[in-house]
Amino acid sequence: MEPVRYVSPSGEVLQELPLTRQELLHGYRALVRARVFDERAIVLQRQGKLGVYPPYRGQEAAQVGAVLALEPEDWLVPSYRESAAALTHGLAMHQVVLYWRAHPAGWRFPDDARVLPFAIPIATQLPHAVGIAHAGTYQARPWVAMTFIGDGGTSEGDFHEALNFAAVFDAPAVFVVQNNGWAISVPTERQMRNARVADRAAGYGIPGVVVDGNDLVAMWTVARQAVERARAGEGPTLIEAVTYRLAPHTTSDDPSRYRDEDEAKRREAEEPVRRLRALLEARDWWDDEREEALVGEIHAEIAEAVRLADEAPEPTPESIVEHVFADMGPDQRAAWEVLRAR
Ligand SMILES: Cc1ncc(C[n+]2csc(CCOP(=O)(O)OP(=O)(O)O)c2C)c(N)n1
Repeated sequence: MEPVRYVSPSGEVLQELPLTRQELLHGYRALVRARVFDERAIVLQRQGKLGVYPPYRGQEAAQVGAVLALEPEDWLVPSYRESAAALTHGLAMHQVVLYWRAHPAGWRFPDDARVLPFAIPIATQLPHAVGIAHAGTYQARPWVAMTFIGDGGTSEGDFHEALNFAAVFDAPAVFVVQNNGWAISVPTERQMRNARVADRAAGYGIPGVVVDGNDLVAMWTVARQAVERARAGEGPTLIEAVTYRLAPHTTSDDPSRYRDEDEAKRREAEEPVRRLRALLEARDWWDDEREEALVGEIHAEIAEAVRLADEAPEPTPESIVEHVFADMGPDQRAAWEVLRAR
């Protein structure tokens, strides 16, 4: 299976583009917003303004491209790597800041964006997404649930259960696997025998597509087809976005302990933001002036998001148990009372 690709790493168009100029510019702006946020988040973490943060440098197109195929009524069910996906699906930026600050106000995402909180336990988000997708069918509500997982996460039992259930019930779910080459220090070839994660789709009787995950056009196009298929009641699709994690696993990780960092430097040549910019510039649709203005706007948006996050009230000790159940049971209440008395 060759990855679907429309744009080469150096920005050449390889086949007729299925996106309009407006869509390409919209996609590029979303990519740059994702990139600048990620860079800034690492700085904030180093300043002690965020807790542990999982960066996604190199994976922006895999997330942004896929999510651009969603409608506002569709659900995004992300894992920890998907801050870019959440921002693109309309989650307020200060909410993302609060989440990575581990502030209780960041634990429950507001209802105006259909984004679940980032799942840290690997693969647990997949059954959640299938449940949401199936609930939509059950209630005759036409939403699609898109969920993300890493290559390593596909070795978990939840991956199997979610895909099998979704396949059997034609749940309107889209599974996006970001195959970024690594599961912390475990390379993909130590994770599975399959050449492609997408090959696993055959085991569930659903379509599997391999995409160049650093090509925004390819990601958006393939995701759009999967979303349309799901919305038409034809069932789920497994998309394997082949990408590369240029960043450390998290801000607590040192990748030089397990991988040749020259590899990461070499893989910079394939990264998605420069690739799309080259395409736009070749058509005179983008230039340094526009780039500077856009980056300035994004920095202002981030500063405002941090300001809003700073305004959230200081968490109380008991807030740590407040979000466990909607109605506190006796154990939860007892813990809450002990913490409240401190
Ligand atoms: C159930 C569970 N087991 C182990 C971990 C610890 N852990 C965090 S990230 C990770 C590797 C995940 O790799 P992958 O699925 O490829 O995603 P990536 O981090 O590359 O985006 C592991 C084992 C966890 N969070 N949850």
